Order: sequence, then C-alpha cells, then structure tokens
Amino acid sequence: MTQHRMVDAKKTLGNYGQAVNDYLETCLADRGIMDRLRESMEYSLLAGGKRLRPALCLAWAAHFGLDFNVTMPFACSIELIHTYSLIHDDLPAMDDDDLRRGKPSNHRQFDEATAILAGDALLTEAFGLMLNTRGVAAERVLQAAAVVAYGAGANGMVGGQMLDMALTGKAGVELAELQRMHSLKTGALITASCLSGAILAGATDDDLANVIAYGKHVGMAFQIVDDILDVVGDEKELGKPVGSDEGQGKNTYPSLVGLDESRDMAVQVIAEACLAIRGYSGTQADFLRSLAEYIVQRAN
Ligand code: GRG
Repeated sequence: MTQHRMVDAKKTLGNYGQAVNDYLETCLADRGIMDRLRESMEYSLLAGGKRLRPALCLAWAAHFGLDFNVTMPFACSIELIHTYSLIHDDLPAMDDDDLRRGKPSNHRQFDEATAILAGDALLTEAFGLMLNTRGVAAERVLQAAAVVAYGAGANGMVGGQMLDMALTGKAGVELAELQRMHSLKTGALITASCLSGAILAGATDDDLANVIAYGKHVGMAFQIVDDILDVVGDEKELGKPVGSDEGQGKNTYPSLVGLDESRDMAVQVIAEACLAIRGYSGTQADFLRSLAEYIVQRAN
C-alpha cells in the first residue's frame, strides 16, 4: 500500500492564506469603486478568515499542474463570494448578528443598505474576476465559472440558506434533512472550490469524480465540526467569539445525534474524503489529505 506523507496542514493553509490575502488586498484597489462601497467590501473581505475555499481551489489546480499565479484570481473570486454570503447571513433579515470574526458585522459597522450592496458587489465582481482568468483555455474558464455559479446559487449555497430558514425552529427534523441542508449551504461552495480548480487545470472526468467526492466529504466534515465547536465553545483557533453562531431553534449535528456520534461521523466522513483521493501522490495531494485530517482534529 502506498504510504502518504502527512504535512503540517495548519501551516500550509496559513501560507496559502497569506498569498490569498496579498491578492485580495489589491484586487479592489484602483478600480474607481466609490469609497464607502469599497471600504464596506474590503472591511469584510480583509477581516481574516481561514481562506479555506481559495486554498482548496489553488491546491487542486496545482495538483493537476496549473501554475499557482494563473489560478490565484479565480481562487480569490470564491472568497469574494464566501464573504458576500457572510455579510448577507449577518443581516437583520437573516441571522441578525452583531459580530463576525470578533468585529462588528458589516451592517453594524456601516449600515444595512451599504452591507446589502457590498455583498451584491462582491458577488458580481467575483464573476468578473473569474471570467478575466488568463493563461487557461476559455472553455475551461467558462466551465469552472459555471461550476462556481451552480455551487453558490439557487441549487447550492443560496438554496441551502433557504432550506436552513425552513428548518429553523421545526421539530422532528431528520438527520437526512440536516445533511441535505448543509450539503447545499456549506458543502456546495466547498465542492465547487475543489472542482473549479481541477477543471481549470484540465483534469480528466475520472479525476473530477474523485475531486467531487473529496469536496463533498470535506464540506460535510467541515460543517459537523463547526457544529461541534459551537457546542464545546472551543473556537480559539478560528478566531471566532465563543458561541457566536448559537441560534435559537437551530438544528445541529450534536442536537440531533449527540456530541460523540457527531465526532464519529466527522472522522468517518474524512476517511471517505481521503479514500476518494488515495490514488494521488505529491505535495498537493499530501496537503489535501492532511487538511482533511486537520479539519476533524479541530473538533477534539
Ligand atoms: C446569505 C446567501 C447566503 C448564504 C449564507 C455561508 C452561509 C450561507 C452562512 C454563514 C453562516 C454559517 C455558519 C454557515 C456555515 C458554514 C460556515 C461554517 C461558514 C463559515 O466558513 P469559514 O469557517 O469562515 O470558512 P471564515 O471566517 O474562516 O472565512
């Protein structure tokens, strides 16, 4: 059996995050965006965050041979989409959160209308960034952008958010319903991050199927762990205030199956993610496996 090398996923993710931050710091500058709108967009875009989604896109693209610098704008565009979703999620009409990543949420720092528009602008600019990708065949760029649109849209993250609202406060929610909601709300954009990177790099259909399986399982484990961390309150590594996502009537993995069973599920799901990519070797594959393991370790 092939022995895979474990790498320090936290450190490597940090390195990816630094490169992503460097790009994000400049991507809205000198574009003639009016000051208050740009400030509101950058306030949330540059407020920290693990940069997991761009890191996944970059790592999968690099695994299949695409130059890091070529992928960077596309990978960062996914972080613009993630940031818009967080801004809108915090709005009074949604979760009505005053804090995000330990700072006032966007609408508290600016105002509600500005926060809505900053989110709208981030989402729209993201597709501009994607479609301006250079050094990759246009057909691949279009296919990758379509994958991200699907993952972020009505059949992906937005649909998941809608389902989440429908399930909140509902009694007798089944595990399968919770899983479906999270596979859309959280999993779809994570899977799209992996898949779009692989598509940009020209991966084969067989490889894409493995990448999808990896992304789906990582997305699911990520959400289970997020739910566990909300319960145990150990958010130190995430820089998130303790209990920040506690919601009234929210159905979570621990509330449905208990803490121990949730931990077991996360371990099992990550094993599936690693199984999907067992045939891959090299620096990026080692990182992607270690990253999957790291996601679960945070829960313990
Ligand atoms: C409003 C359209 C719309 C969608 C909102 C992503 C989302 C859907 C809401 C955010 C709330 C939440 C807790 C979602 C679960 C997914 C999740 C754990 C998001 C946070 O992602 P991280 O941990 O965040 O990658 P950082 O801060 O590291 O960027």
